[in-house]
Amino acid sequence: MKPEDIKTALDAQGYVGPLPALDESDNGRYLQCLMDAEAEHNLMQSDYRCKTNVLFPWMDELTRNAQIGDAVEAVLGPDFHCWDTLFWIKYPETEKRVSWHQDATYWNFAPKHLAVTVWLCFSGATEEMGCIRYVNGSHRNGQHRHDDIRTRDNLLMRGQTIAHGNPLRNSVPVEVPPGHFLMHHPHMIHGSQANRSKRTRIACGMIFVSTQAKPIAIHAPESTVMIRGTDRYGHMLHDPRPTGDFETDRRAWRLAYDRQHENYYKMQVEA
Ligand SMILES: O=C(O)CCC(=O)C(=O)O
Repeated sequence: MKPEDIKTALDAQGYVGPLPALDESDNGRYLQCLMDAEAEHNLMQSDYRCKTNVLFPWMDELTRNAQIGDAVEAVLGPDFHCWDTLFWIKYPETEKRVSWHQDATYWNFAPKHLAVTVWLCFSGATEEMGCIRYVNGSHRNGQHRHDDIRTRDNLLMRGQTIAHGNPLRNSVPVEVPPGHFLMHHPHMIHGSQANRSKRTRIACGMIFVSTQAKPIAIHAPESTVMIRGTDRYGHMLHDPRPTGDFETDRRAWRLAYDRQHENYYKMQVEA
């Protein structure tokens, strides 16, 4: 897809994709890294779910994937950094789901349209596996009110939920082949349902933000890792890239994680 078509599609429908990022061999290699990390660190139940582009060299490498970078650049321009990465794993025949939400809700920077979410799927995601569902066109209506509804089965850490309207009825499931990604607008309403299949659904999210965006809450400074271009503004601290020495990287990751979550859990949002 040409860069101008990516931007046009994102503006028109609020998401774009699935687009190819990884061939079969690279997809298998990253999937193995992820499953090894899951076995060792229990990613989905621990802090290791977030910001691991500061911790694992293979996650840092993924945030620099050329296909993903070109698509992000088509939307944000040449100068952008990675603010967060997140794992999204749903085991077979489990109830884990993602409530209806807009990603922008607790992002500690503005303006929100200077950021974009990439959702890269290693396993492939079908409707039966609980693929993402988007509410078409919902990105045009700005920020909605969210209630924090934490339940055992909601994969969102604050449980932020759009509890009004009927998003499910207005949503479309978007199936993704292995090694492909989706990209969506910060105000796109989306969520996903339980994995009813016998296969594990394995994906990771990456949030990219233009160097022009500024932090808004001041509980702690925000930090990012530079991905492309130059930071001419200096609005965010820069985290180091992982070195491959786990203990050294873990210290840098812990600082980055704590800073971000200090803001994430305290932010209030006006809708
Ligand atoms: O993995 C999912 O089902 C939802 C992911 C999501 O909400 C996101 O990437 O913003």
